[in-house]
Amino acid sequence: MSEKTIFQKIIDREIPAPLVYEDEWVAAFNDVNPQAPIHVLIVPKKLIPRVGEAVAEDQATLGALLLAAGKIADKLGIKDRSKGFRLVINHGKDAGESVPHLHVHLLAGRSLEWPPG
Ligand code: DGP
Repeated sequence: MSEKTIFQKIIDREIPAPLVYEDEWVAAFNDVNPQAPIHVLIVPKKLIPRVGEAVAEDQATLGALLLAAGKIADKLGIKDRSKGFRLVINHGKDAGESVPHLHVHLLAGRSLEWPPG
């Protein structure tokens, strides 16, 4: 069996990290290297290495990631359009993916530039 990802170890409570949010599908915790005042990682409990490798049976998991983002934004007081947040998914080398366990970055708390770097 392949080694657990760092995120799987956090989800399985083998590595301590306070959870910002958890439900039956996902867990969310603060990024160790935040790129904004709010930088939360939303991670599926099922290991999907990266978004382009998701399959039809992952549809509910993928939906759960976005629904969780809205709930977390509400909880953190950034859901109002006068504030806001950005969701980012990195797939592969050119995008800067560094952990091979699908995750959604939720970034907020400052004005975010577009296009991204
Ligand atoms: P990505 O580049 O999209 O694969 O993002 C991976 C993110 O994961 C990166 O922003 C740093 C974060 N990260 C890596 N290791 C850990 C860890 O052990 N704990 C936490 N909280 N975040 C981590």
